Amino acid sequence: VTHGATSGYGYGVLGDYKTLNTYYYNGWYYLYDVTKPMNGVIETRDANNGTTQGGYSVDSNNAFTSSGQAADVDAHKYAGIVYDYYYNTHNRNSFDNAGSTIISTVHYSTNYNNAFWNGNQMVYGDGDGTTFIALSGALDVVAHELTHAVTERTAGLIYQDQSGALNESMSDVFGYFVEPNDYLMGEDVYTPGISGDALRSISDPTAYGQPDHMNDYYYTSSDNGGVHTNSGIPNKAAYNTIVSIGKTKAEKIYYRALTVYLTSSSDFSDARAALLSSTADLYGYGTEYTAVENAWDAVGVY
Ligand code: ASN
Ligand code: ZN
Ligand code: CA
Repeated sequence: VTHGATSGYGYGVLGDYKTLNTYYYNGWYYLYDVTKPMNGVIETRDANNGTTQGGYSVDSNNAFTSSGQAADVDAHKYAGIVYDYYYNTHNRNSFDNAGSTIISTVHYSTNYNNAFWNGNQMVYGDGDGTTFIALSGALDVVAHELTHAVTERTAGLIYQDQSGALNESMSDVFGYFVEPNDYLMGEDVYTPGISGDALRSISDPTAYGQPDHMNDYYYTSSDNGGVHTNSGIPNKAAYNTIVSIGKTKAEKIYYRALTVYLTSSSDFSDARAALLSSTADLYGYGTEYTAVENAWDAVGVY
């Protein structure tokens, strides 16, 4: 045949070797993964330092090994890992639970120190090399961004004030659930010249300037009411829950709250109630329920 699914390889942002689900078509190999049980595919594109979606990321011999391809490699591989997490752990098929195509664009703009879900796809900057290296190089960042898509299609948490901070927190918490090797966010791509630091911590939000209690809620008109700051409060409650009952139960409770109970205008108090309802559904009114109560008591949310 002249086209079809292939297996390629490449090096990620941190220089690590990894295999890739690719597709051969008309003399080129594409970062185009048709192996998932989706209606669509997982595809990765290259903005080539522009600000459009860009064309497909391709290679002539299925070895995505050049330095300029590292961001492409990780965006593609990690989108697949996050897809697999939601499918295998929560029986969710893609961000919309309808198996829709997951698109990532890398090399967005120049020296761009951010990544985002734009309502249709994920977009990643290369970083400026000092504050960040290419942001797709962090699995927790990829999970954070794709979780924004899940939230948009489920709870729909409005990106302002407490509902916005909950939206941010869900992305950080699922970043942990997908990559549970530490409680830090973005450590793999943040400040390459400084070891051990990160963008945020869910175990100790105050280490990175975030509150971990309602007494320190930060009132501001910037950042949509401090959504990336006040997320520290629900993040700490999630951490408290995880250490008390374990990841396996906590992630089930969080997914159920996000997809069944939370609504677009939910505030922190509503989140506590949503998580308690989910806990009762899944585990009854025993130790797990008490753990969630204690987790939110500790951050001053009732
Ligand atoms: N990286 C940021 C985030 O996903 C971009 C934003 O502020 N929306 O939260
Ligand atoms: Zn976010
Ligand atoms: Ca991490």
